[in-house]
Amino acid sequence: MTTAHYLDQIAAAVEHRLREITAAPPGPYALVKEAMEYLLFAGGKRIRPSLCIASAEACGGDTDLALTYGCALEMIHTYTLIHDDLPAMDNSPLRRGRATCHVVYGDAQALLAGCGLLTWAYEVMARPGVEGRVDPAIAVRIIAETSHAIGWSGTMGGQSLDMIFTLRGQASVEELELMENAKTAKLLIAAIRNGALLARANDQALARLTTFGEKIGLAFQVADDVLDVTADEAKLGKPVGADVQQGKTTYADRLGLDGARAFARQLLDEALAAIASFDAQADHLRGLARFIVERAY
Ligand code: GRG
Repeated sequence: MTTAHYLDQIAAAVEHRLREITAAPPGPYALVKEAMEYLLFAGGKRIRPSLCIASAEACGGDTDLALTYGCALEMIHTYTLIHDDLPAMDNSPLRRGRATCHVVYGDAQALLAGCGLLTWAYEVMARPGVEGRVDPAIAVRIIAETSHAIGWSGTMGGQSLDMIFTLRGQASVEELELMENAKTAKLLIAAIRNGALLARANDQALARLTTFGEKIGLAFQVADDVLDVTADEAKLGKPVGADVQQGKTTYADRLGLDGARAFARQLLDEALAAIASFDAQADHLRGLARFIVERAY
């Protein structure tokens, strides 16, 4: 199966599982629930669930459980996108090819929709532990690690640095790496680790997958920076050149397009080397790593 086909299959499974998760009738909360589902069901590549599932697969684990935990990560990711687009952050009008959440529902409901998705994601991660479908100790570890990954020294902290560097108007390559690691890579690493934890991977496998995630997480952001310059709006689903327009420092302007692509390629090689000892069950994970980098070529 090609990686494109694998991604399509997972996207369909994520859509289906998310429909099940969000099936409860909204009662009096119809507006905010609609705002939460508006961006959640607007497509997206579903990279985080794919990494979670492929990582579980690489470690011989239950991919259906990984799908549920991948959906929780997609809810968290969608939350970050809604908040990232708000006027107080990037003030973006377009996301996943649609008008952004705050443009349609207003700033207040969009803010609440983001918080709603975040808190719901925690329920989704806890429930299998409560119901005995996952060892409660594993569910708690996943929740603790995910919280750490998206907290003040993770996604949220990275966004704070992004705001600071944008206001300042420049950032060094070292600052850029610190910020991108926190803002983007840590959630991707969490996706990979969560899949491995569900599969009860041993410490050595977890360490190798973590290195793989660090490399591929950074490569993801480097590729994103290149695409911000080279892709068209239809492909990107958001305005092209937004980073440059807002005066953000990116890998594309720090290293040049060819330099950024070469850096992404180097990170891909390092990522693949980290999991070289895994057998063919890790091939989907390898394919996803290549997809993440090669989409910027
Ligand atoms: C408290 C977790 C938390 C977040 C609030 C707003 C914010 C702080 C952080 C923003 C983080 C952010 C938007 C990082 C950018 C990551 C990124 C490259 C997003 C694009 O991901 P894709 O390409 O998008 O996977 P799709 O739409 O395909 O899912």
